[in-house]
Amino acid sequence: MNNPLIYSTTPRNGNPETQRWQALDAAHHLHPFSDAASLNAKGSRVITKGDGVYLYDSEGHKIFDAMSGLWCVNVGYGRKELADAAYQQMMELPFYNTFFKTTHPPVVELSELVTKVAPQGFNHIFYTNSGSEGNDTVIRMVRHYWACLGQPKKKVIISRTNAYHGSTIGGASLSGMNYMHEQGDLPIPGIAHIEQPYWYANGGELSPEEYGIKAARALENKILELGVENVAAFIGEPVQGAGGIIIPPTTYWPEIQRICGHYGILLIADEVICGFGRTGEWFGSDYYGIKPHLMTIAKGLSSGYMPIGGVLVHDSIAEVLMEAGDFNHGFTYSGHPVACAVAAANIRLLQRERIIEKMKSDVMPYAHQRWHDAFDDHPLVDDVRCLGYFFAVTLVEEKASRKRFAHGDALALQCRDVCFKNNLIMRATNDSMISAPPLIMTRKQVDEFVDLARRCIDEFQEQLARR
Ligand code: PXG
Repeated sequence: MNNPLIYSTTPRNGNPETQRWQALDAAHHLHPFSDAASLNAKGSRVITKGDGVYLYDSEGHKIFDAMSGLWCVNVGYGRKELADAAYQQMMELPFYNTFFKTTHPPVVELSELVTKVAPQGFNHIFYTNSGSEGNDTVIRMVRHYWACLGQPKKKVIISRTNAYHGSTIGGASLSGMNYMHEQGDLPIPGIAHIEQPYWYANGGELSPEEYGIKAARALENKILELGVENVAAFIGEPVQGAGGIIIPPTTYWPEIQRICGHYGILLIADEVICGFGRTGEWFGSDYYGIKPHLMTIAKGLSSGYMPIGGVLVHDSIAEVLMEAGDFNHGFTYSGHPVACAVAAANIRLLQRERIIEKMKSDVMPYAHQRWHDAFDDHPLVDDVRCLGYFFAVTLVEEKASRKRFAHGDALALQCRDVCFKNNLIMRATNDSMISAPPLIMTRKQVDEFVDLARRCIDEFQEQLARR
């Protein structure tokens, strides 16, 4: 391969350490969401270093990380101020809990910082270690809230197909992925799902705007079917991430908001991916003008440098909970001092360098233009979409008729392998190729990302043509 965009042509497995790590990994490490047998037969790629938008593997390949780790490294790799914050906090107070009438400076400082950047009316936060725990907390909090108001029957939370809300029993139940529910008898009782607002797949002859209303009305129908006296809340990601970067039609969120208001059920925004700049605003709710009651956060809160998540609680809910005595819920590491110190340093960095504002006004419009220029006319893809730093295309058999491949998910995984081989990290979800690069890309790096993505999809198209 003599493409100047491909960083290295060194054959894999040239470094004896790689082989040792791969063998030990295969011997002892069970990977998330992975088929151990096929992974171990091939060996995992060993990532050893990160710098800006790039990763390096144990073979010395330089990789463009167009997934920001796992939708989280918003400020890019290698920011010294975040490492310093961790070091200093570890020396000062590496751990103390926030149970039993105690607190500590990092958790207090972070709480002020987060509630200041959050939408108006969000003045309280409950800490977790992850987005999954955040959504488990949401389930308990919502049910507790209604019980406090004398309506303990209001328990059902309505979510959507293809949603991703985590992998704990609660998170996986809220998630709308059948392949997760199939394992271990999920969802738990009290979770219902409606259609996701995916115009390209489900819109048929309707315009996106008409379809957006129709998809939102599925919520109303579900509330009526279940009985409003049983329904506690609706939860949704402002833009569905892991489900394939599903950008709802513009009419969708206003109608969801209206329905939640009309029936008096709580609206929960899962901001785990959308939060902290991914949409070009601090929160996806800001982008869409959604007024939620609870917001789940994680990932970009610390740019992934430390595990931390939480639930932001609107005043209207916090008032009820704070009057109601003990909320019997919490984790050893709720508000962990080191994680809080790093998250606080991350938010200060986003503020000081105006990373979100600069991205939105400068590089983002350029990146959107380049993405469309690269793919709008490409015969292998359709539904070319971007919003903030979400980028996606869907592999299609025939563009004109919106005809998708019968086994598009398998093809997308093969396409992902082509990207991986060419040192570009993109994700495959169903038949879409998706990407969520760090917010700190320069224009030059946008060129590099888009050119590389285009070349990889071209290469995959050539592979398909040869079959
Ligand atoms: N909500 C949303 C919207 C998420 O994207 C979670 C909750 C759960 O967060 P934790 O921190 O518990 O993982 C997520 C996580 C993928 C992928 O393949 C996406 C996530 C996690 C793992 C893989 O795109 N999102």
